[in-house]
Amino acid sequence: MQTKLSLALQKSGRLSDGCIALFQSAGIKIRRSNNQLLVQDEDFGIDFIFARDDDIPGLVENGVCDLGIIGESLLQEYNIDAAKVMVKLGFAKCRLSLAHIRGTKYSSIDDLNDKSIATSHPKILSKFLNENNIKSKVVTMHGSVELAPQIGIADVICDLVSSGATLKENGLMEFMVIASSEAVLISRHGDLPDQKQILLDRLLLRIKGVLQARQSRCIMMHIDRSRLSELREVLPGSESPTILELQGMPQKVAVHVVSLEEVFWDTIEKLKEIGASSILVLPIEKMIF
Ligand code: PRT
Ligand code: ZN
Repeated sequence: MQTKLSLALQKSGRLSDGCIALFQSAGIKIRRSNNQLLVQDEDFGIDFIFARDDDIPGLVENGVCDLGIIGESLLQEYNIDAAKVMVKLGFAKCRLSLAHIRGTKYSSIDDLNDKSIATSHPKILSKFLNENNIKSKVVTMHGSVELAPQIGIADVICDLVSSGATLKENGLMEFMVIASSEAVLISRHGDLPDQKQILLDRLLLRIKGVLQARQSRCIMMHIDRSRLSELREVLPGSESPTILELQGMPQKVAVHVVSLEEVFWDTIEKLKEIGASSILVLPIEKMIF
């Protein structure tokens, strides 16, 4: 019988699209019809189990699934020691923040003393308050946390924020980030059987290759040979660029560099300042070291 990994994914929600896209880029196509809860991939060897995100830490902790993908915020709230984080996945990024009604004044955490705070993340919040020796009342809500100050349930809220639009729409102002979160691949503690471990190592190699490629860029340009040393200062990762002669232009060269970081416009402007021309910045599809 084929050895397979079992991996729990969110059935539908903020993690779903990012998960499907990640596996697709890693060469694993998840062929799922609308409400299918188990998808068996025979090519790579993964059984995908679709569940509510809240159930995923338990499925992994209890050994029902070998792996799972959830938000770090949920793992911390569930119990950060329930599973180990294998790799951070770079999508579904958000922050857990404290926010107050616009117009009221909160400038330091001490202002939270004797106040009530509504949150859907009571464990993370209580830990933060204890560590900072703040005495506040924690009010647990399972949704619509942003409504709490308007209807008098709490003075302050502590909720996940990504764009900040929901806070704004509800007249709230973010004043402190207490945790940050992104999607993570988790596995249970302890060793996997050898054949599963081989599959997991292959999967991790592919995922890390995809993540590295997503943030890296291939940069090509023409530049004067005499200015190559300045190029190293402008471009990270350009210690050993590929340098090619340009026919009929002995003083100029074509340079190829792989940058492991995103290339911003100010870097392009600096390249122009040191005389680079014909600058191309290209995405990279796969990157394996
Ligand atoms: O149905 P199921 O239980 O599976 O899903 P869910 O509704 O519990 O979770 P879901 O899909 O909303 O979120 C899954 C994970 O995405 C969370 O555990 C977070 O780690 C992560 N994530 C990233 C977010 C957000 N961004 C986010 N913005 N989770 C929730 N929000 C909410 C937030 O609570 C607030 O109400 O979005 C609103 C704020 O968004 P902005 O963009 O207006 O700031
Ligand atoms: Zn949930």
